[in-house]
Amino acid sequence: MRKIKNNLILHFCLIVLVSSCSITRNKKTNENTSSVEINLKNAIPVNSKEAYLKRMQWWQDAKYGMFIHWGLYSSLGGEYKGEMTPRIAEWIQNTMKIPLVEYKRLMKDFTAEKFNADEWVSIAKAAGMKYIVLTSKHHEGFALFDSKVSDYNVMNTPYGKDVVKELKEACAKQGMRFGLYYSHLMDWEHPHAYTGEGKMKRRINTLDFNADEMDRSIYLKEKSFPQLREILTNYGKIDLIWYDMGAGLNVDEIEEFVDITRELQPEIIISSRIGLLPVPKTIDNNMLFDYITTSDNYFTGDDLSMPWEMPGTTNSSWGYRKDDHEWRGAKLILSSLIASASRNGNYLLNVGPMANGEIPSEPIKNLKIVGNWLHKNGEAIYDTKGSSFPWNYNWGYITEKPQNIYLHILNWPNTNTIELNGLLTNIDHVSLLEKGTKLKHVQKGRFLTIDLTGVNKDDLATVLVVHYKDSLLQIDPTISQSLNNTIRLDRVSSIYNKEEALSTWKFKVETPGNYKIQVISNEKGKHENPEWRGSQQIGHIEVAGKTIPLELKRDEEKVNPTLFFYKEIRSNVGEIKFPKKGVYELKLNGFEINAEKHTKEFGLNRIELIPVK
Ligand code: FHN
Repeated sequence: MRKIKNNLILHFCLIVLVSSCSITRNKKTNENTSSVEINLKNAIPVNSKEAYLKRMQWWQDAKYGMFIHWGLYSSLGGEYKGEMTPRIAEWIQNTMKIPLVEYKRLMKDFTAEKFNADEWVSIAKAAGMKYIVLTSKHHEGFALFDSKVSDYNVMNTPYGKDVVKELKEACAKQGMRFGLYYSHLMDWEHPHAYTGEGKMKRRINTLDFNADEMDRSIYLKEKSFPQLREILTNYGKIDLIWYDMGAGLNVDEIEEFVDITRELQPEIIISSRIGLLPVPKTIDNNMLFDYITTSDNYFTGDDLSMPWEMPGTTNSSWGYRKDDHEWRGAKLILSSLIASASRNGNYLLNVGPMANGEIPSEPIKNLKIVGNWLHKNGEAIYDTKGSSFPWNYNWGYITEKPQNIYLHILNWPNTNTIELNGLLTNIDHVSLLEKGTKLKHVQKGRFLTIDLTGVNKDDLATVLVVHYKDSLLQIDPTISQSLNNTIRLDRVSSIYNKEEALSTWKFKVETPGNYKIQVISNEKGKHENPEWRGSQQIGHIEVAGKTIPLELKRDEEKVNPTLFFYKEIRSNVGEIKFPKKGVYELKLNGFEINAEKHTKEFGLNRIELIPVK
């Protein structure tokens, strides 16, 4: 795991529960705890910490990958018997209750006559992506590879060739890292596959199989483990294994998956959705996964305690869906990539090819636009580390390399100036990344102000490089007013006490006066049906000797700049007077601010204190 160089900054310690991925913070106790305790002692040794850091390096430098969901569902495109499925397209068998015998007939439609592995890899390359992850078997149970374990595979379709082999070879030719998704627990074709344990034991496919007669060990022994051996043996080096929806596996079962994986591919990287596990307290040789997969299309904006990746869609489904033309535009894709990189995360962006092997043209177009941007500005994304600044800025996000701070301007400021608040290190110069043009700037106290006059704005993102010569980047960790006097209290810079549902910020006020208080939060929940938890919260703010009861309203909403499906909601909550200069404290009481997607808590983004004119 990378270390933030600046030791002036509080290094947040996060409690992260992965898979269904509930992420909460507890800086008060500064301990990693979890409601699911497992004995990590019995886990499979993964060499040493050094080996871990080494095998993670390419992935952490890569930042951006292509996810590909392709299977029998692709031929339906979300439609069954003239009706569109209300849910994600690759779940159609389950959602529309298609009997297995009938579903299996879709094999005859898997023609893939336009599939060209080299072309797919070229599309990913042109998009600036550095790795590809293909669904070798999704929940439907159909394998895209030549499996001796089950006939339910691509060799028995009109296409009749091993897709995993072809894509792996094309990746090797073009220098693209290659990973495989494998649905290890969920399988709607096998009579003994089920999720959960005890009371939670649940067969997903109750249509074709008797709900009471199931023994997962049979499924694991007959299909999942042997197929895993096939994909990890028959195609040379596999760089990454993307397990999914492993919640319900017990530790012994998870360990067996890890055991097989590491035995056959010692340098492979394993995703956290292998099972519901706590994040390891230290990076060492007892880990059962290598990085955290956040919820689909959602990340909290926090810097997690381990490397992480957000999987995202280009429209609303993973598998091809013919009626969904609401494609995520280039600016949104790039904003998500930049915001993830800025907090040490990767972005794995999906495309869903049709059964004929063609990837829809619209996402390719958008990916290409981002690829062109990366071609010019990739220095500020690849091989970088996240921001050392413990807050965010209204103009955009930060990434870093030694001696360079990259400022990604996503919102062009009306004032034509960019301000970097909190920087103490003396800087050498500021330039435009693309052209190298030096820019006028003033550094005074904790403020670096950069003049953008005459700079040609890039509508996607303009990148500035702040160059410094010192070996250490020094930052003043006290939150303070920006030059326009606004005070930004970000979720990432709060001290949060979960038990008391209390978030606290300390900040410096230089300009006394009256300030409006606004709470900015994100919608959460299922992307088909996002919810806003603001109106369900009852609490109050304490600041400058005043208690302000909070009843949040949806006063303003806008497209969230980094989360496609989830709006950003602004609520006016009142005014406060800061009578004199000094350090103040703001307490947000009664709000559980876990911003994870599937929890009932509030998705706090930030509080803004805006001077009343
Ligand atoms: O159920 C799957 C879904 O179909 C898709 O594969 C995503 C990708 O992250 N994973 C599961 C849901 O989280």
